[in-house]
Amino acid sequence: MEVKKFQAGTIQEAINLVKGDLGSDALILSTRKLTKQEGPLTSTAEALFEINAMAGAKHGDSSGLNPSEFSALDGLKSELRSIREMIFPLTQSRHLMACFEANPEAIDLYAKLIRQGIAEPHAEAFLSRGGAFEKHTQSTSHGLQEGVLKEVLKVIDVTDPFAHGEGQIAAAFVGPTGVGKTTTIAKLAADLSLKQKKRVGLISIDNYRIGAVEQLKTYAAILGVPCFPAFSYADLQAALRRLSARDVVLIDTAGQSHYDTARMEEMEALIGRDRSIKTHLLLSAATSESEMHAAATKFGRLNFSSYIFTKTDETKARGIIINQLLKLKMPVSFITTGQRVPEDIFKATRTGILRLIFE
Ligand SMILES: Nc1nc2c(ncn2[C@@H]2O[C@H](COP(=O)(O)OP(=O)(O)O)[C@@H](O)[C@H]2O)c(=O)[nH]1
Ligand SMILES: [Mg+2]
Repeated sequence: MEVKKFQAGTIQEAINLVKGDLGSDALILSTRKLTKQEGPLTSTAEALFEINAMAGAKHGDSSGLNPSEFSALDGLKSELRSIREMIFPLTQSRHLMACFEANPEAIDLYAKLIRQGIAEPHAEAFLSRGGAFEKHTQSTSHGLQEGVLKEVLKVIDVTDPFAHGEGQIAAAFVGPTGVGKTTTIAKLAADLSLKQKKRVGLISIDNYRIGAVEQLKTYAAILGVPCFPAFSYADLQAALRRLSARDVVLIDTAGQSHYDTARMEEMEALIGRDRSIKTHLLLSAATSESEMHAAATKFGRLNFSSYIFTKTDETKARGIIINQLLKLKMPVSFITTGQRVPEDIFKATRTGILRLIFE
């Protein structure tokens, strides 16, 4: 697989050379701006841009590789293709191209943001606010990255639902089916009762799925904490009274489709009426951006007070979290990172979330 070098006076010209030689599915490996000293002596251009690229799937010649090299190459190619997919649309945006010509270092950073799942307009805005497009900035790529990440950090807000100690804290966990509500409650109950030595009680109003109450009861039995089912508002109030001596009450809710309006209304009637109950919305990071936002909007009627992002271990594009925070600003309370109870959870911190997305 041959890597070729292309040089031209502008990025656009260099990209045209790549396309002309390797076709429009070429994979761009790197882009940089050469200094006059680095460029060929014959060049009269003010600046010189260099692109390293290789042929894409159609033009590629992968002969002579053994099967394992072949599959490694395939992985590399698909990774590169995803980068290329966002670099080529760039060539459509004159504004961005001009910005990148002023500072080619920003291209890699842009690619990184996109690769981590940050939506294009946000990626552009973060770069811009981070100073990537300012003329005459001689910022190093490290300094630039720091500036841009600081901008991303500004979007993240966190909260600890169990922080203050005045009176009982009642927290209900809502979200689409299978997002991880019951598992997350088990993780939290373990941490609160075993590590923080708080008196914890559980309530399950997941009365739709056979065995749903049993799942929570099993965790409750292991932890030695009380657990009551509730099927109506009266039940819920009765359960809360029975747990009135507990520091924290965690309420599991029916795994339901947010497209089921009748059930959403039921849920609202159950937990929305009680102002002492704070609601927390669980969203899977391993879902599409539109699904995530649809769920957040539908569950919005329950006036949730924080996000919990689950299944962050199932995707690399965790920047979807940032996209969601930009759509509907709300603090994040917890992040879950796997199926293991109680280990796979961490309390949200701004830098923790940033690390999760970019490392
Ligand atoms: N990979 C991964 N799986 C998770 C995570 N949280 C929960 N799960 C799994 O998702 C599935 C559904 O979880 P459950 O708690 O029953 O979801 P619920 O319907 O919202 O209560 C189970 O197999 C869990 O083990 C997570 O952070 N990462
Ligand atoms: Mg459940």
